[in-house]
Amino acid sequence: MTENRANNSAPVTAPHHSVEGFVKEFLRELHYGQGVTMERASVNDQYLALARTVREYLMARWLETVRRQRDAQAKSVAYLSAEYLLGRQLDNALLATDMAEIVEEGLASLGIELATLRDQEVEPGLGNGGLGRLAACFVDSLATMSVPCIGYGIRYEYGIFRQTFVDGFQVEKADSWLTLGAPWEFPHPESAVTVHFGGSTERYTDDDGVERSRWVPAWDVLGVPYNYMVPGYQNGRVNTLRLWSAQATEAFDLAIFNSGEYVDAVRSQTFAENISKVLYPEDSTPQGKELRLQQQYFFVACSIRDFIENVLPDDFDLHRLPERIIFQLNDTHPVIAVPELMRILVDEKKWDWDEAWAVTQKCFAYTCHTLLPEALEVWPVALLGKLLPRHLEIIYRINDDFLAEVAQRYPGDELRLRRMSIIAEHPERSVRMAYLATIAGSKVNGVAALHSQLLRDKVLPDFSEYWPDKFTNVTNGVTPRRFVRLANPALSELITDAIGPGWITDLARLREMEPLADDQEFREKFRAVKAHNKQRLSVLLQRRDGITLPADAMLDVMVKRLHEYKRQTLKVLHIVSLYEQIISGELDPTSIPPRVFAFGAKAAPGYKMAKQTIALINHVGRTVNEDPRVKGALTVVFPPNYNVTLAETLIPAADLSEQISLAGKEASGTGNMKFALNGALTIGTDDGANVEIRELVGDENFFLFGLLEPEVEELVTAGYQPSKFYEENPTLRRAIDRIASGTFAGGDRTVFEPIVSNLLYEDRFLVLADFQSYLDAQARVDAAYQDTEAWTRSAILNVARSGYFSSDRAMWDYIDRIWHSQPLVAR
Ligand code: NTF
Repeated sequence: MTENRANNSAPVTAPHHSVEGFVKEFLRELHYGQGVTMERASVNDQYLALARTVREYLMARWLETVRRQRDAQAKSVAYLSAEYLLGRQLDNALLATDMAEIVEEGLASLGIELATLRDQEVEPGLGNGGLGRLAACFVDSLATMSVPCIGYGIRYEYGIFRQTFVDGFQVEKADSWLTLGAPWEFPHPESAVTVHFGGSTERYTDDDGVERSRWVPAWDVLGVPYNYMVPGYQNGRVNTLRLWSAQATEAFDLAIFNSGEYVDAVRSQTFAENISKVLYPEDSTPQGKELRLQQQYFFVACSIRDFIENVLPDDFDLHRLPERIIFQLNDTHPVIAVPELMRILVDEKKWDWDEAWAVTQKCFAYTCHTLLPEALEVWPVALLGKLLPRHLEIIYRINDDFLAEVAQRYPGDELRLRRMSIIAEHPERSVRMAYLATIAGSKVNGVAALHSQLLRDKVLPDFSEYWPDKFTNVTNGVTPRRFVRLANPALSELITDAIGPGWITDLARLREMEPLADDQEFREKFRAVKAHNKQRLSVLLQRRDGITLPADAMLDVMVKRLHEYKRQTLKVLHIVSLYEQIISGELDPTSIPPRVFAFGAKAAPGYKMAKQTIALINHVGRTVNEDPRVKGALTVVFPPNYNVTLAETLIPAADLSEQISLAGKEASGTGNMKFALNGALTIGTDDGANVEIRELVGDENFFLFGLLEPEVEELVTAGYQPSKFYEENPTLRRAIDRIASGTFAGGDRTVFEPIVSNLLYEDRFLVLADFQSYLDAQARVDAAYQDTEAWTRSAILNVARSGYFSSDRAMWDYIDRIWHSQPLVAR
């Protein structure tokens, strides 16, 4: 039967790579796919037909990739991530297939503008920020490098909320990204996987007379896989991203239905589907909600099952699993996969515990993405035991075995055992997921050099002492395809003209541009690119938000999630201080280069201080923008709903990149890399990957300020008193007083009072301590910007020296240091 099928299957080929070939396919999709004629087709019809046409050009490569991966029996990377912040798909697919020109011409011949259809796409916002975008960059790189990889995640029906402003305050709207059709996904309901929850465990004696535990779950849901193409850059390879959607299982519904509980039967369906309904909008601050744990277990249970049953051959000996897979845990969100694999091996396959543990330990590696203690996930034992009772037992056993080992190495060291236990006793008995991941993982990595160091020394010191070789660093990276080649076509053309197109897949080659920093003509062209990108941004903001950007101003950009540790408040204090100095006559507005301060930031809906800060930025912006005394000198813009799509136009236009987190708090940052690669200079602290950016681009091309991480430690230990900085620094005092006075809230002093008192009496992230240093650095920025040639030179050097921050390099580092997998195509 199988043989017959194989014999009969005709090779799948791509449509003809020509304008005529494309137009024919496009019209076919419009007619037979959408069921409309050209005359009646809406823009959405046209977009959907276009997307389906473009994906046809990828299909043969996709099928071939899957076939080769099976035949080669190569080791695959399974990237387990609760978030993928993909951004729009159309342009990326056009680039991968090298179809952009053909499509543009073909559509034009039908009287359609490609740009219009591009704008029709709603980006899948299945992530919060850096962590989700990193996952998207990584799968792009692996496909481009021809490394076998499956990305596993959740197909949230609603991604990150759409942000709107009402009177300057953030109001969240549901992100219904699927409503106009989802042309990039391939659902496979026939391959659905059942996932169990709840119930209890029982002891029993198996056929061989061995006493065993098993799980008697109480309810279940179906995981339906949706496949997405992850095309490599013009290399004939298309990897798979498999996102799981939750559905009610028939059996479950029917049982309740039969018992006459009609309402409950429907309720259970809704309940099941809730699991993949919505992305939790917390970035770096997990909430510990039961539904979140359901999501986590749901997607990893589906993924492991899928890999074992559908990716591996039928007769595969699971003892050899580590030869075929490495599950990379993207932070702690997927860590419940560890007890799940143990459960499969021990309970289902009836292996010995030690045998199962030996294999499991080789199959996982863990990436930590934070340093904030509140961001390290813990699950109350009560909750975990209720939802996954067998997994809790397994975690206990892992912990017991581990602590016994530790006790052997450190006899009598009770305190150490308590510190290293997976189970925390206070304030509530709970499971420390980062510890579980560290114990189970073959490797643990941080995401920038400084972060990995602090992870070893501060977050997991006992573990790094215990297993010094387990810990490693892989500095993050970003994909040059999306964030340079697509986002910045003008710069890309300039680079390619100078050094050829090889940089797109070998970003270190940007170095070859270095001498051109001294070439006057090149600098002029580089400035023309920047000016062009600013113009492009200006058009977009006008159309998108009715925002008018002044021409010829320095564009100073701070875009990232709103979080106190990132210190958007410091940026606001800078603006308020300049405003204050100008209106008091102290500062001549014509003595500084005109600046546009651009913000983009979403706040978690429940994060009060962050939402206040958004309102403050908007209110300061309104006051400043309306005041004739500063007109032309200072402009504040804050387009709502910052997302990948906006980033792609905003970042290439920037002159100055704000990376001003308190030292020791930002694990890496990846926006910082995107800005440097697009020729913005950074003003930043010695934090995260800023450290490496500065080392590479050179001190003289980076504006460093602020306390260093050890100085932060020292100040905090000595007893930090923010009010002292307020009292001793008149510039700071006036800026804070200005906010306290109600100037930005129509005279109402209460509106921003929480921010003011937080700064004066708490200031967890040392905004006031770094204020003067920041202002001094900003003065250096102003001075440097006046020397146009020198500034351009620095900007070019930033581009030329940032090739290291390609996610391709990051992937090679993972391969070398963690995965040891060989790509199907040689390096
Ligand atoms: C984020 N972590 C960090 O805050 C960023 O510094 C880093 O660039 C990205 O991860 C990617 O590594 C998180 O969002 C989380 F959830 F881990 F806190």
